[in-house]
Amino acid sequence: MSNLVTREKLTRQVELMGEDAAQLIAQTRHSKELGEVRIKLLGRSGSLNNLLKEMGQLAAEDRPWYGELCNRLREEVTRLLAAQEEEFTQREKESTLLAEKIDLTLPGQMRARGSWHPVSLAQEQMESIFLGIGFSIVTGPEVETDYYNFQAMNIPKDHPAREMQDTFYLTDDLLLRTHTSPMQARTMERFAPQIPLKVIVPGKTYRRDEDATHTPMFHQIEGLYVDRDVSLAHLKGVLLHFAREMFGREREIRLRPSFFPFTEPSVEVDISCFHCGGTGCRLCKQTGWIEILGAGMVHPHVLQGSGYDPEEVNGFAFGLGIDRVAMLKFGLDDLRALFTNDVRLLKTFH
Ligand code: 2NL
Repeated sequence: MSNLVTREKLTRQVELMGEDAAQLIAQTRHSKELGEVRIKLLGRSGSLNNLLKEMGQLAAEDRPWYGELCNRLREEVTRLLAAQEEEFTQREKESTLLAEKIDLTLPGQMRARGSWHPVSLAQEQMESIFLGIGFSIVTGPEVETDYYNFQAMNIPKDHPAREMQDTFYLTDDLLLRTHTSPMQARTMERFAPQIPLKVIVPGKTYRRDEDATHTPMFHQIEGLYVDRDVSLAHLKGVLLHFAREMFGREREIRLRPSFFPFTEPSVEVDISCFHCGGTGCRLCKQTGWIEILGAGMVHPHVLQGSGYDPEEVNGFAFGLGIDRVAMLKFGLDDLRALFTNDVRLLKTFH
């Protein structure tokens, strides 16, 4: 027969230990302290084991009852320990997050953003217009020989045209090219007698010149078309297309007779003023027209010298200053502004 008094006393002891454990656990401040408390409660010589030692004194029929009572206490204490551990983990996470907090509303580090130079913008636009009608782009050396710069272009030694194209000489024979034509001569030499040949050559060119509309270094783009039965009408069609793509759908062009040693006949090409539409304004100096390029039918000497038979094929060529186009398009009145490397100029083209 079990002893009711004994059971009551044991129940009371187990309850007390439970209360004691709950208090100890609640008072811990961190995980390490909790570890110590765990040993105190559930360790080999901890409170629970002390309670279990009573087992030896109990009557056989009280032992399972007491065993179950102690097991429930172990479960309860284990649950409280786990809950407290979870609390510490949570708290630690929060403090880590707090310590690593980033203020996303702070302004970032601003990076300076580059922009295209107006000359590059104009060049790019011209290239894409001519690419669009079947021309290829070729580029070549800025240091040239007298032969390619002058002789191949029908400008022999002592020709008066050399005076207008005075340049910078590295030796008697090596110079900074005065136009992009030498690269066209090189291209013809390489491809002759193949037709059709349709190329544009953009790039830097040099002349001994300097004022508001001339800089010692400037940019040119030249076009060349060699084929059978090319006419001035083809030239006009291509240039009208170019003028309209570059300066607006309503543009007209006008051809006036001119002279270049490398073309015959030669023409100056004007476009109707894109500012006033042709009625006359400051930009076109009241003429309604803006001179934009030179052109002509390739001189037979030039074809012959570069390996084409002028009896079989002919062609047209044209040249224009990229800087001048950039000036016109972007409303600059001093060409030198393009080359003084003042970044404020670039900022206006963002
Ligand atoms: C101008 C005029 C021009 C050419 C360039 C050329 C090229 C070859 C043969 C014949 Cl390979 N001509 N180029 C022709 C006429 C005019 O440039 O005022 N440029 C700024």
